Amino acid sequence: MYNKEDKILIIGAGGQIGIELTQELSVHYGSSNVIAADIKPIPALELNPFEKLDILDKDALLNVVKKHQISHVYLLAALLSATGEQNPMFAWKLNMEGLFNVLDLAKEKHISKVYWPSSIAVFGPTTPKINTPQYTIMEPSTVYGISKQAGERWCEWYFNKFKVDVRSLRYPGLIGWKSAPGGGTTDYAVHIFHEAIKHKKYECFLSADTALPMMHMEDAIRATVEIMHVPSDQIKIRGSYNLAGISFTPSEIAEEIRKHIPDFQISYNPDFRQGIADSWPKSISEDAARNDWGWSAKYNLSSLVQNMLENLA
Ligand code: NAD
Ligand code: AKB
Repeated sequence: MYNKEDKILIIGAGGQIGIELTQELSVHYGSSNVIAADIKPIPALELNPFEKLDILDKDALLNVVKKHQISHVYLLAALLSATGEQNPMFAWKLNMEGLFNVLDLAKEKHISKVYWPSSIAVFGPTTPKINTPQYTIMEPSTVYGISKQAGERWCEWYFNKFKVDVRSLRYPGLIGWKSAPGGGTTDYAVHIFHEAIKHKKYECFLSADTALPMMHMEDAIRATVEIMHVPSDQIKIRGSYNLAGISFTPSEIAEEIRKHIPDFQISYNPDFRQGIADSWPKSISEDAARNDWGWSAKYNLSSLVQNMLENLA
């Protein structure tokens, strides 16, 4: 499954997903074959070769790919939903031009495989909110969601036109204990654990009953590694696959935390992120991922909360 001749480049390796994905791929390919690239240094990844790289610099990207004879690129550099709304034009530039730079490298045969994550942000206020299907109305209302929706169509186009082997997952909000989230609407579901352990209280920026799909980082990393290793003809969707994860509200996760920290208190002070959350699905159907490449998650809410508290404590 893991070809030791493959050389991996992770762009945005210093972020919430990048740190864990770099560590996981290093176990399988060896640290020296997994190159961590980011616009800023990554102290957490001292075993991997590091390249300081701005994904918007196409020539610098090509130099890194040639220097390390890269075969697979995981493109994680992006602005997320909350920071994207605060800097919309730059979010569009970074999220789209970064993707074009990588897809063009694959089109020109410098690399053979691309991973690029999409998000539940591709859905919008007119999408059915419960058990959202793979194919449905998609009218995203954030710049981030618009960039992910456009990105999905471009991935599909590069596959159809040029046979670019690009694979993608629509991640729900991701929750892990090894790295910090980078400016999304679902970030509360990581912050809440740190505050519960440190201060036994948390002020949530979403309302008590805002249900959103979330996923343990371990499941998300496994899904990423799995989709990158299934035979190409099993990948029927070259836009992006829905992943369901676990759906819960802030009050439900607080209740679960209280089973471990009985005097934990949560209060609610919704800000602009409430509007973003209200536009997203409450739960997702992942039938296509299950049927096409056998996806199945391991964590439920209770095991996620237990795992987060044990590791952070
Ligand atoms: P993050 O913000 O934590 O990390 C992004 C990384 O990219 C940072 O280390 C940043 O320094 C780097 N970066 C920014 N601009 C760069 C540039 N010009 N060149 C090179 N590197 C640059 O993001 P994340 O949460 O790890 O998300 C990674 C990807 O997964 C994004 O595409 C995001 O949309 C997607 N995603 C994340 C989640 C989630 O819950 N974390 C959910 C759905 C989709
Ligand atoms: C965000 O909240 O922006 C991300 C995502 C779900 O894409 N975590």
